[in-house]
Amino acid sequence: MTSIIIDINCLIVDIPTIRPHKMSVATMGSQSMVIVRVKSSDDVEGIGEATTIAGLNYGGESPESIKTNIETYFRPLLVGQPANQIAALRRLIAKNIKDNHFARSAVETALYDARAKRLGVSVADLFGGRIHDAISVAWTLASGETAVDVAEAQKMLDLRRHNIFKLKIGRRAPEEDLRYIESIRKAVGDDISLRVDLNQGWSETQAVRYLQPLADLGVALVEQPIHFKNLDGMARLTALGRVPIMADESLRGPQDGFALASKHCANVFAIKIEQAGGLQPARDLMAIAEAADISLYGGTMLEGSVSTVAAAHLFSTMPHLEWGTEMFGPLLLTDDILTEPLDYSDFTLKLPAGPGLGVTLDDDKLAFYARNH
Ligand code: MUC
Ligand code: MG
Repeated sequence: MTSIIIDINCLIVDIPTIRPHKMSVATMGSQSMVIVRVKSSDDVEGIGEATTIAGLNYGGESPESIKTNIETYFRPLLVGQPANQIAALRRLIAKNIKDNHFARSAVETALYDARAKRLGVSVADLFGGRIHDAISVAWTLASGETAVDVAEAQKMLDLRRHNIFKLKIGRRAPEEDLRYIESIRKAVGDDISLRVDLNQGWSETQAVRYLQPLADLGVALVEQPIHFKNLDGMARLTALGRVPIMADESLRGPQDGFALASKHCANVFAIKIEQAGGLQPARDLMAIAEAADISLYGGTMLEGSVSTVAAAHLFSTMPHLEWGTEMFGPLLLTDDILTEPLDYSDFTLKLPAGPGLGVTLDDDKLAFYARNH
């Protein structure tokens, strides 16, 4: 029997972070998740999620715009359509709705979740099946206080939760950032991989000046040091060969991936399902990276559990995720909206068993944290 989409609902859920998360683009004290539920005639529900970073601080979509656009534009387009025809639905969306990659990702995730549940398989199975049962997960140090970050790194190592750290820099003067990185390096020792994310915080001149000092401190990877549109600059920084350069904000889908790969603008791609526009576009982006011998990293928009596990399903199907992932989003929040939280242990995130995404929403928690206006 053909299952038909009968409704699409969105809820904004606000959950405080465990501490202020300070980046060059914004300081976050809470995360707002747009939870999308796609209902179909066979009673199978698919769920998806979209998050942004501090409203509009990171990009052109906000939780409010995502909810409004899904309800106003995606919903009437998709209601009445066959729920299992995901490729056809993607084409319909692409024809009628431009941009809005985060909203697309949430809707597409819900479609895949429902499709997989109907088949009794996991979302990873729809992408060829998992190769890995667990994926490595880095933690981001971004309290803004060196002593707090040192203690936090130590705690993560002691708990065996994370042994790779990303440091958010570019908010302060570069010399101050160097002193900060040096303190973290001294505390964790030389064997721990430290990476930095500028979130476009430097000019190209600053990047040329400071890449070598970063390399001298053993920084393994420098993420999006300069403006996302300065692709020639990214190519020049990559060609310097001082530290591997990772593209993040510059990668807004497969076409961007092709442009970056053709111009050698990065050594590594941070793959984010939201930024790519969904699971399938993210998979397409990874194929471009693989073909160009660009290494892969699983990135996050500080997503909650639903989008985190969706991305984890996709990443679990990749033979080589050389730089691991940072799918720690749920751990940055004071509470979770799943009946059963995700399993983070042994420096990894374990892929859940069970059909679809393998997770269930806790309706009481949703009702408690849902925004009422
Ligand atoms: C980003 O720019 O990569 C990922 C980890 C984190 O702390 O911020 C995000 C966004
Ligand atoms: Mg980044």
